[in-house]
Amino acid sequence: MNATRMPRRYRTVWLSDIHLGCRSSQPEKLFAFLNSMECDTLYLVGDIVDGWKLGRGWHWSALKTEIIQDFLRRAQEGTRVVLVPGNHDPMFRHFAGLAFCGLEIRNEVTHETADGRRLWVLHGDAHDGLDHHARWLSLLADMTYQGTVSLNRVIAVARTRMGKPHWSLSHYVKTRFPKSARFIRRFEETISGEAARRGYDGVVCGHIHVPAIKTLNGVVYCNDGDWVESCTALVEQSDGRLELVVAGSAAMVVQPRFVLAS
Ligand SMILES: [Mn+2]
Repeated sequence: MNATRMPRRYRTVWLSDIHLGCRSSQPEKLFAFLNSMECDTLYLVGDIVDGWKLGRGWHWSALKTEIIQDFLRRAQEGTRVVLVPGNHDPMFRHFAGLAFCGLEIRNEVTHETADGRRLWVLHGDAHDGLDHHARWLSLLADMTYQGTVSLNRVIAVARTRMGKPHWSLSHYVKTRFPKSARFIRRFEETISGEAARRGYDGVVCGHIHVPAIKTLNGVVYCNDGDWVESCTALVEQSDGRLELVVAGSAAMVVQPRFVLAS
């Protein structure tokens, strides 16, 4: 990366589902993205640290520490950093309403865009239609997901060696299996419907690891994706335009995609 390149400046950046502590999180791509940008407000929309992995399967590295330090440094240097806990880091929910090291902790928060739209910002697990009391069920789903992601890596390496183009097993499973496609559709419908009912102009969430910007139920539905597979962030430009950026290439170039006219 060209060290002299000026960082991009965004009004707002939303990141979620980083799953630090999990082997399958992608800190290199996130670190490169963080180094490439500055923003006035940074929302960390849940599942930043994966508390479910605290026992077996915990995986940490110096780079993951640096990512946490990046968030804290931004907060110290004047960026508004808001942590919205998710279902994998619910321990932070006990501290909602408080601030730590300059990080505000909120279970949900309203964001107003530069062009005056009110967005409901939350992780989204409360609206996924799953019974969260059945923790074993969520754990089973999590294990299945992790298994798919790991298998996905193996397939990707094999295909690259064979000179075949990239193909994602987890994307295939998510979009082609009727049950998971239905789950995604229902989640998007439910949460955007709830945002409309509450009088918001839109909603920003994470949780399902499927990045999107679209109009649903008369509001804008934004999902900032994740840093396990899609490696995407949602950004707001200075005029209020919302875009998804994808950190992907070896050169770590962040490209605007799925641009939505406001
Ligand atoms: Mn989640």
